[in-house]
Amino acid sequence: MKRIIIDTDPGIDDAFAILLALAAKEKLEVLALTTVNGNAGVDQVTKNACKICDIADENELPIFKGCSRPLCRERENSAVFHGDDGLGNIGIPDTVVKVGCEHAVDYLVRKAREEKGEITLTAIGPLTNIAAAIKKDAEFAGNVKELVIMGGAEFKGNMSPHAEFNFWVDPEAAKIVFAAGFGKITMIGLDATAYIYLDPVLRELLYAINTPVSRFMHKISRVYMDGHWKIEKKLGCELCDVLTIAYLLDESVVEKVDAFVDVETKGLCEGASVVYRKKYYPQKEKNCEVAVKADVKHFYDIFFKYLFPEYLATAAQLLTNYYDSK
Ligand SMILES: [Ca+2]
Repeated sequence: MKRIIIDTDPGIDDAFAILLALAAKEKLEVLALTTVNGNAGVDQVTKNACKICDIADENELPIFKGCSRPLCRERENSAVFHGDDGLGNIGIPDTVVKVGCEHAVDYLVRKAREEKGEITLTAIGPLTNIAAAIKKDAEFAGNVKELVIMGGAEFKGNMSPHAEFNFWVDPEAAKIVFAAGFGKITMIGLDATAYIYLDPVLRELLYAINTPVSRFMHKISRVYMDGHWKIEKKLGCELCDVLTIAYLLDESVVEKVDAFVDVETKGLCEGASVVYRKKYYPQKEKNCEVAVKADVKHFYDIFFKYLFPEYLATAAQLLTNYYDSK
């Protein structure tokens, strides 16, 4: 059983990720959600976190609001993919789910200290809260068992040719995190998440499954798909953040390499992760494992196994037909 905290900026793919984590009770114990400015402002993403917990019927899960802006810059939010409200503009009313009084950074520092060596931290938004926790407590990185990050890209960004959104929003924070001395960091960046596409056929299956969670996923992903269509003329949408949770459930869903990772904070390439593979740069000290590939069929086996187990075989068959016909 892994004890995890999800640091998040929900976010449509964040919502999918959180719902998967909450459904995988036999393997993951979600201790709390901590929120951070990213796909929308922190007040909005915190409301969204509450709505997601409400949909999952998890009204007791602690939620803590975190940083409202990057460490030392202002950044716009990503309305084109996630909608103005960060959750697909489908007009879900606010819920009665309560937010904790403690600041997310204080919670992270306290919990990591209280449960030294026990907690897996999953960061699926900009790394502002994590960097702030490192600055607040010199022992923070040492207290965390493992950090799994959705962010970065070895080869191709999505906010510039080189920079991925989460690192681009707060490059200084990302740089601090990689230099902090965590015992184990896994960077799950765009190189791997590009494989994890929600194709229209599986999105329709979510509609057909017809549970509150599956219909919610179907509904919120509309705006996200429209964003992909507008920019790339591709049908479907990427489920970047969800791969981090699938990885926690079964590490073999990705292929990884050992690397030293640093983050550029200035100039043309600001927000870019610079990945020195150990294989090519043996003199660099490893600070990270970087996911370079993901197995999409394996991913959906994990996704359906925990969320909608009775549709596992149907999903696998649809996916096989879909890929064979392409
Ligand atoms: Ca996110």
